[in-house]
Amino acid sequence: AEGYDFQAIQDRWLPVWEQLKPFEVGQDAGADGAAAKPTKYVLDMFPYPSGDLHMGHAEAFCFGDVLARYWRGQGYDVLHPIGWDSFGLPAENAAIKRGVDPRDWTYANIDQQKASFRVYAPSFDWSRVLHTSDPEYYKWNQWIFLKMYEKGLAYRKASWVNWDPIDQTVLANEQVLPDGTSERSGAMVVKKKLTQWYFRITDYADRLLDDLDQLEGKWPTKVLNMQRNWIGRSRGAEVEFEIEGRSAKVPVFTTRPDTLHGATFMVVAPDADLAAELAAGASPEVRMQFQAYLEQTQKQTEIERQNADREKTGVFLDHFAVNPVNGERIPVWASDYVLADYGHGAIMAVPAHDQRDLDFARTFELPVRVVVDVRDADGAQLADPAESGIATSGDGVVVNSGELDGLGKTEAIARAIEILEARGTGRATTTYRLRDWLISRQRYWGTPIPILHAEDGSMQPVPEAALPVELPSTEGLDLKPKGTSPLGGAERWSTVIDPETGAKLTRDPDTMDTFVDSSWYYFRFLSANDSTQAFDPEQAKKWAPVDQYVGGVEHAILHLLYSRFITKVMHDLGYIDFEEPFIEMLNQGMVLLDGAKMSKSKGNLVEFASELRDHGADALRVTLAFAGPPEDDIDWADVSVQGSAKFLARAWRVADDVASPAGVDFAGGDAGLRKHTHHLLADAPGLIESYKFNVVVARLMDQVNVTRKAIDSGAGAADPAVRESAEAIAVILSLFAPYAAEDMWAKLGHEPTVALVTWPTADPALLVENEVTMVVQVDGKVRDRLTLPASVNEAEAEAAARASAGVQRAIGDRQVVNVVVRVPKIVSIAT
Ligand code: ANZ
Repeated sequence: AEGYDFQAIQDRWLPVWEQLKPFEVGQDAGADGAAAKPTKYVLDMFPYPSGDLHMGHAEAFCFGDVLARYWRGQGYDVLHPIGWDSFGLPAENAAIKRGVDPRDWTYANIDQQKASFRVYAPSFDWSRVLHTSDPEYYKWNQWIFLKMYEKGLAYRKASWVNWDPIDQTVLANEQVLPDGTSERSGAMVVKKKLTQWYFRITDYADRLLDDLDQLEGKWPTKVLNMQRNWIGRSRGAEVEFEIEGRSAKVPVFTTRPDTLHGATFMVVAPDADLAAELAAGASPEVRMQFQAYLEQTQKQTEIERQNADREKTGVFLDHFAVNPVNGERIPVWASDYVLADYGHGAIMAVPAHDQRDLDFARTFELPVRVVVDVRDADGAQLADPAESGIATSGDGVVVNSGELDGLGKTEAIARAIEILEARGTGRATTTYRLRDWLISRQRYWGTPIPILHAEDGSMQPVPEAALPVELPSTEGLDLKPKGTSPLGGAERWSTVIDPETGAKLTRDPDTMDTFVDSSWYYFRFLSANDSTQAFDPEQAKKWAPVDQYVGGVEHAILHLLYSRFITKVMHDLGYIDFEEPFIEMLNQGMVLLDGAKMSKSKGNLVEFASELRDHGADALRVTLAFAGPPEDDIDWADVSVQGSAKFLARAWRVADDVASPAGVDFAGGDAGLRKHTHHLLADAPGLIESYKFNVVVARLMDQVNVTRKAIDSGAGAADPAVRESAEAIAVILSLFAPYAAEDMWAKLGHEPTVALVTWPTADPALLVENEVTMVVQVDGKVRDRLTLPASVNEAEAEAAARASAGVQRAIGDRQVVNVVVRVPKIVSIAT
């Protein structure tokens, strides 16, 4: 026979598969007779078409495909679709740079990625391909927007927003990195006050937080915690302070209403409306100081403002507030450590028990009053914060606080809230870090927002029947970032005459954040070709939610939080009966080179296309799967694609050598090899389901070696056990190396495709160990180890022990006085 040739094998099977289309699942809703199989929905995060696929894609799609193929082998109908997240700024920026239409750039890249996928051969259902930049797709973004608008979940408001000065567009909070830069352009994000569209995700904060508990053990703990922190639920109280000379009271949020008597001043965020209002009523000097301070504040990122080590700065606003529990007059300051959009943008400062407030009080010589007696582990009172500079934030007994005196923290908080509620000056409340999702963007390459503006400033939704609102062509449009949407310049597109009133309307010029597109694409796959609805609820019943999601941890917050939100909205709209979109999640590690992230700019890019050309799809996939646990990073410098290719050749030769006919009864085969095969069959499912793909590959390597030995000795290639092993190898190997496995399957005399073969189950009889090792001791010393049938009884065990030459030698001519037999482990002889 000829040798293993990956290229010939790829060329042989790709056309066969493309004809068979084995991974297309029907559009029926499960009503196809009695034998409906159980279903699994296995999904990889869909790619963004910026150039060809890279090694990161190769890895993620390898893992997703292992799982999709595995579930088919377990007898499931598996939905494993593919699409493209094809709107967005990179396309637009590249198009501007090259002077081409973003469409041309985007769809050319999609074609290139499709061509690579074709060879790489993940088991996709190619009949359901979607591109989010197709009007057939984004029509349904607009539909979702309208549904949300109807429910009050999409709204417009003026507020301070994150502005990317390079891309000249607003960003969602989730798109600003911890260092204050844009996750897209890398620019330092600044604040601008603009009127923008939002999705009211904060209405879902509690559900988004509480439902994370259902995902415990199924999603990586790290991701769950990142989501929890991002939502940031904080329970406490809202306390209303009167401000002298102002009719409306000012609410503050505090987690420590037990410390109300220790509030010695109030601090307002400089960029909160209240600060400007109070400054406006102050002296010209204060007004100037405040203006300068506000400008300085606006240059700081939120992260910088929250840095505890920074020197405290601020401006006295020339106003006093009244503490509602003791009537005390306290000064009102503006300082940047208070954030405008958290809680109420103003705080009651309790310097004795809050470090930030203490630092501020010491800088501006404001009073510090201890109201909680906090002690150390030995019962000694902690030093006075005013002297030590260290706020005592721990638990203790309340003092200097009238009727709260003597209570512990928890009781004091509860009592303080009761008092506030009774007086109508406060109440228990919960605050979240989560902000509403800012979804409008001032750029071209996205979904137009389906809203019409009338000349009087009123708005009306585009009627559902008029969807999609298609993007105008780029002809005559200036796409260059300029701070307002290029769509505003498409006059013919913008202007709409109301057919009923004849009034002139203008289209909303903004486009949607592309995270809207990806927040529901897993529903669209259910009905990708249905032009009458976003998705068919019956299909959702059959397939959804996604059983297994695979993708990078960089989406831990953004995409996953938005998807969870939109799923809950779909649930509340009555389209689905579940509330979490992704049941299990695998976050693959990164593919590195020499310990560093690969990138074009670093010049250390391993090109997926050239690896694929040089080694073939199978060797790449096996290498990625074998490199280590899938959650860990892979260093491409440490792996051996050649080693994988050698293993594939060895496996393939086993099938090539098999000399018994297909269908032969395995029962007569070599028992040792059969056991080995059945242990593999028994263990592989648990290993795959716990993502131990590397262990399964190692077990396959071992199985190939053992089978080779059997071929080269004993009954040889004609032993039915060799065929049994070769078939098991082909079936399991098809998860990792679909081409080689298909070729093996054909060599073994079977029809394509191995990908749809249900796994043989392990025979329990071949899993039990039917031989045991029994130890024989003479006067406490081990004198022999005997191999006996597991079913051995006491008498047989004793007889075997006495018959052992080693044992007889040890006994010599002494008299045996006692024999203790514990089958099947030990026989103990005393002389
Ligand atoms: C008085 C107090 C006394 C506070 C004390 C803490 C300790 P978390 O847990 O993060 O929710 N705060 C409220 N709004 C703020 C804003 N817009 N900017 C900055 N800080 C703000 O924090 C809640 C606490 O952070 C609140 O409780 C408030 O300070 C402060 F011994 O009120 B506290």
